[in-house]
Parts: sequence; C-alpha cells; structure tokens
Amino acid sequence: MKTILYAVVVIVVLGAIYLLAGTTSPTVQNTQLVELKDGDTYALTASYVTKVVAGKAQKMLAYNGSIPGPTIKVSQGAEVTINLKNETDLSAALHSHGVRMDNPFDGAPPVTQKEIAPGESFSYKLKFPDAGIYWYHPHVHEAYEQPLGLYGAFVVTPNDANYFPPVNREMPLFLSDIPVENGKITLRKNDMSHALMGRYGNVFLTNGEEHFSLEASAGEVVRFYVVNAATTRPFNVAIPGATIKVVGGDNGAYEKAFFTESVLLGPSERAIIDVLFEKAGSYELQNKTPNAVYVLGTIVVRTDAVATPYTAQFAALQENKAVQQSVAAFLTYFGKAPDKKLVLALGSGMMPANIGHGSHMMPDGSAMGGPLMSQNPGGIEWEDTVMMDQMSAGGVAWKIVDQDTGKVNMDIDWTLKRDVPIKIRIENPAASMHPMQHPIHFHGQRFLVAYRDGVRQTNLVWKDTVLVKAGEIVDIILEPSNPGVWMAHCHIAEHLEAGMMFMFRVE
Ligand SMILES: [Cu+2]
Repeated sequence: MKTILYAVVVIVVLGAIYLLAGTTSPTVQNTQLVELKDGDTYALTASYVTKVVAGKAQKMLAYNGSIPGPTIKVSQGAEVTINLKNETDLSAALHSHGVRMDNPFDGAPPVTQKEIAPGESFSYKLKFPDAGIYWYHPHVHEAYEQPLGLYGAFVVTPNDANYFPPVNREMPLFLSDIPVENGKITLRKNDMSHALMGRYGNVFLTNGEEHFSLEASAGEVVRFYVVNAATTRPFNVAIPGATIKVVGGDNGAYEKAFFTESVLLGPSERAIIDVLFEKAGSYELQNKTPNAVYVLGTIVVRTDAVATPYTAQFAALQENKAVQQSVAAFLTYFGKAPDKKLVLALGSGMMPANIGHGSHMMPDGSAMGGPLMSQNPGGIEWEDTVMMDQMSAGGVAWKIVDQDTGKVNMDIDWTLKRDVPIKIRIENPAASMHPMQHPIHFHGQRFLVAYRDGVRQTNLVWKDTVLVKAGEIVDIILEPSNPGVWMAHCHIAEHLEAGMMFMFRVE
C-alpha cells in the first residue's frame, strides 16, 4: 500500500515539474541582422520569452526570440515575403510601419485582414519604395504586446550610394519603456485603464536593454536609426559631448542635413542621426525633458582612432537633391485652404464619480485647460505625474472629429483621388479636459508637415506620423499615392485601442 502511495506521489510531482517546465518560455536571444534580397522569403515568429528586467525574470514577447526582433535589411525597391507565425496566446497582425506596401499586406485588422489567431500564420508581401528606417509591430493588442518586446527594424538601403553621407557604422536604436511595480511588469491583456492618458513605463529599455552600452573608436561616426517604440512616451534624445547630425526622418532623408542638440520623437516617429564621437571618454545617451534627464545608455569611446575617419564628410551639411525634387511639386499646395479639418477631442463619455486627487478637473467639474499647460512644457506631457487610471474605465475616450461632417473616429469615410495631394489641418485644442500630444499616423502614404501654428516649415522630410502638441494646429500635405482602404490613427497604443482612429480610401 505504502509503495503505491509513494508511486502516486512521485508521478504527481514529476507531472507538476513537467507542466511547469512546459510553461517556462525560452531565454531571450540577441538581435540578429538579416539581409534579404529581392524575392526572398523570411519566417518571423512571435512568441513568449523570458528576460530579466528590474532584476527579475519576466515573461516578455519577442519576434524570433529577440528584443528587438531581427533587423531586416533590404535594398530600396526590393520585394520580400515575411511569413508571420503567431505563437502567442493573443490574436496578431504585423504592421510594417511607414512602408508603402500593397494594401492587403498592411497588417491592420479589421481593415486589411482578419486577426491571426494563436497558432495561425499570415504571409506578407512587402515592397520597399523608400530608403531609410521603418519598423514592424503588432496592430492588435499593441498596448500590451509592443512594450513587452514586439518591435523590429526594416533598414532600407538607398539605391543611390550618396543618398546619405558615409559613416563608420549603423544600427537601429529602439527606445521604449515598460511599467514595473514591486519587481513585476504590470501590463495586463485587454487593459483599458490607460485609455485617457496612455501608459508611461517607469523602466526605460534601449534596444531592449535597461543598461544599453556601446563601444566606439575615437573619431567614429555612428548612424543611429532611432525609433520611438514606446506606447505613449515622447523622447527627446541627446548625447551631450558628442555632435548630432540629423540626416533623415520617418521616410528618408531631409532636404538638408542639420546639426542639433537633441531630437524630439513621438511614438512611432523615427530620426536618422549621425553622431561623431570625437574624443575618448564616456558619453550618455539621454532622454532630456524639461523636467528631468534620464540616462538611456552609455557609449564608451576608446582611445584607439577609427581606421577610416569621416570627420570631413560629417562636418559638411549635405543637401539631398532627390528629396528636394520630390518635395518641390507639393509646395504649391502649402498655401491653399485645408481640404479636410480634424479636431482631436475627448469624448463626452460618462464621467466616473471617483476621479481622485491630482486630476485635471476643477472642483466644479470644469476643465483646467490653461493652468495645465504649465505642467506640460511645450504642449507635451512628458510623464504621467498624476494618476487617473479610474477615469479611463469610466468611458472617457479620445475622438478624431471631422469638422466638415461632424463624423467621429470610424464613422469618418474619406475617399481620396489617387495622386491628388490634399491639405489636412489637425487641431489639438488646449482647452480640453486633458490636453496632451497625439502622434497622428497615416498608413500606406507619406506626407509633408507644411505649417505648425501657422508657421511655414522649411527643410522638409517625408513623414508618416506627426506629433501634434497640446494646443497646436498642424497642416500636412498628404500624398495619396497608394490605392486601398487604409487606417489613420493616434499612435499612442492605448488611444488607438480605445478607438482613436478612422479609415480613408485612396481610389
Ligand atoms: Cu492620442
């Protein structure tokens, strides 16, 4: 009898160990560089991994086992097939952000495809007409999955070798953040508690690392393809002591390269920056906000001199004739009246009774528009210094309102003529209950930012996302070059999931 009892106990214990082992995800791997040629097919799998963050092993998500996912390098004009396998427990879709691919492969459910169920796959045929930095991420459950690690870069090599100036090295630089409490990541599936403000993480991850570090030689010029992969947080990137030259943005090069102290990026925006590390020493990669400076990583420059110095090319501010020519045809649209007008507004959803202290409401229930601006320097909310989780649950949600029709979010149904540029005015009123910035993203097309608060913009770059600050009016010239039914939305993942989006058709 005792023997049977022992046997049963042993079987139960072994079974439990087997089950536990089965639920442990593999350890995260290093990000690989994958070069694809025209016509190549590549397999990408989204699955859970284990990674140490804030001193503890955490369950995170990865493409092909790494955070960020593989850096996929293609030549401009190439067409490749990416087979996405969903090995997560949530439905999936792969959005190739900024890539002007054919509409069925945009990865934007429910508009261009059904959500990919767990265990299922989808084949994306992608073409890359534009040089520069693009990135892939989920377009369902992104407020949960993206900060857990689902993001990766497409680096598109220009056909013209002189499109960008020469550098010694190039690498993507993914900036993100993740919320951690008592040593545990607090993200939850289908969590709508941050629909109002978005969610700011309290642990910064640079290329997936809390303590990002890089070594360089003295005099080296490193090209960083900087991507803001955070769900909500804007980054103001600085590297004190080094010189930053901005050569590109969302969709290729600027008309003319320029030096800067720092680069502001809203969620999903990109900057291509060449950085000269002239002297040996230690340099901080910083997020420099008006209130605080956060260290995102360290670059240690050794005393050995770089073999091929590009100091002279770095000192020159190159003009990009191809970009200047592609922009020139659109300048005539700058001065015309807006064809479409959008206003970003808070829905008049049911207000919860327990707003809690630290909210932006006056005791009489009116909005605190003016005074709040002083908490948001430059019209940007840099942190969630006030906690208002409860408000979102009460049905307060952001809306995109079409001023001509009064239609809201998914009721907006624009039909645009192919290759007829349109001027779109996007207004983000300061006098709202919760004024904050919104990164507005158009799928499948590119646009130019023509005016900010009536100030004509110079030195242009093609973009797919524009950060509209609180109180700001931004005019863009959209080039509807790519036929199909596409999405436009706020790229704050929590706002998108709460419905801050609309569709437009390009004939
Ligand atoms: Cu938003």
